[in-house]
Order: sequence, then structure tokens, then C-alpha cells
Amino acid sequence: MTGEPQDDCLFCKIVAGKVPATVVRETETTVAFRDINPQAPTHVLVIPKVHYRDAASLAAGDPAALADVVREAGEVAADEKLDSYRIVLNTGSGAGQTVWHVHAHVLGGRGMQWPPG
Ligand code: D5M
Repeated sequence: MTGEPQDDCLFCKIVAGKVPATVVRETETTVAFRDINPQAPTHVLVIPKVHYRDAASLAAGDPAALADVVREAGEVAADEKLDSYRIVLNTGSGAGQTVWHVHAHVLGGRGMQWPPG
């Protein structure tokens, strides 16, 4: 568990403005930007500015920041005029997590299947 920026973290670099991203919203505690490999007409990632590897670590270390991420996911959906959308928090490589800075995928604009693949 941490909270401190990590030199080798891609999303910490986006927070710091060292890596470009298509930012759609920013607050004191979060950044939302378009996913580079979109899986739906709307595919935005919402991240906390603090570095934690996954949602449970963020919940344990900075629960207010996790609440901010979820609230911002809702704001993204509202901005994108999504009636229905999915918030995905991949956790662990077996679940498809590839970036080790917690991020909420906000997916919408198409039908969604259940169970997810
Ligand atoms: O999701 C990690 C997501 O991060 C994946 O959907 C691609 C996206 N990604 C990776 N690099 C970038 C940059 N530079 N900008 C925007 N989006 C990016 P995961 O749940 O870890 O598989």
C-alpha cells in the first residue's frame, strides 16, 4: 500500500502531466481520460491522483479517494449522456489488470452482456 507517486507508474505520469492523455474531467483528487484502446463508444478511465495498486488497497488506504473515483465515474456518465453504463475495476492479472495504479473503467454507449467475459 502506498499513496505516494511512483516513478515507474504510467498513470502517475499522466497525473503529473508527463505523459499525454485525452483528459475529460479533473478534480483535486481524480483525473478522467479516454482509454487508448476503447472497448465501447464511451470508454473513460477514472483514476485517483494518489497511487494505490487496486480498489481494495485504495479503500483501505484512502477511502475518500475511492468515493471520489466512483462519484467522478457517475459524472463522466452524465457528461456522456449515458442512461446505462458499467464501472469496471479489474483487480489482478487474471482479471485483466495491466496497469498497477487503480483505475475505474467507465463503459457505455452499447449493449452490455452478463456475465462479462
Ligand atoms: O486497464 C488498463 C487500461 O489502460 C487499458 O484499457 C488500456 C489503457 N491505457 C494504457 N495506457 C494508456 C494511456 N497512455 N492512455 C490511456 N489509456 C491507456 P486494465 O484494467 O489494467 O487492463
